[in-house]
Amino acid sequence: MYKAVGSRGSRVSRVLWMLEELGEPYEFIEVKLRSPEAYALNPSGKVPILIDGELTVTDSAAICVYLAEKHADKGKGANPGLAGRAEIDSWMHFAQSEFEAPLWNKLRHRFLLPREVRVDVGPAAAYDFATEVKALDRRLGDRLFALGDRFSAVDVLLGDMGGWARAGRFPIDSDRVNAYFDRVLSRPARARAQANGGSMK
Ligand SMILES: N[C@@H](CCC(=O)N[C@@H](CS)C(=O)NCC(=O)O)C(=O)O
Repeated sequence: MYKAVGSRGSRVSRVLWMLEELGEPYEFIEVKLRSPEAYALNPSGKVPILIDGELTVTDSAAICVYLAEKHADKGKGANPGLAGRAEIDSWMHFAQSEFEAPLWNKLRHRFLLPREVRVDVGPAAAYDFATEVKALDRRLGDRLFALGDRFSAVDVLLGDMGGWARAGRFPIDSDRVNAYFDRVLSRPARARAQANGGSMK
């Protein structure tokens, strides 16, 4: 059985959501960020971490793609061929290094960094996030989901980020992006993941 390691309110929510989408059984193991248990599994001391037998995978995007590819019959991975690989990689890099960055930056300066290095990044984060919402709007175009008509691992990542943004009251000034987040956030698999420990509360 898969072991999903993380703390409540962390990006482990993505891993639980992905596992629920795939219908794979798992155990949620709670560890604190940067605890000895987390460092034992991830040199960064960060979560989430997935344990699949002898294999340990870190970083939420990599974990979700690994799971989607391992269970390719469930249709949550890349479109076929090298072009499909480039497409999913492009979306995942956009999601983590662009869309998520302002959300994460604000959160770190609010709660995570040592108090003496925290600054008010609120206005810059809001500005950057608004720019990324426009980018996501254009990237989505008329698609239902990131990779087209079917839900995939990319939508787990982006959906989870949309949930963060809404919880953090970041304005999302795009009907298309809001409709997309409504579509992905209302999936029953997400509700099950939240009930099992993937919730922010
Ligand atoms: N790129 C990693 C980021 C992991 C990460 O930053 N996790 C947070 C919790 S959601 C953490 O462990 N933070 C500890 C810290 O920054 O000190 C991923 O997507 O999994």
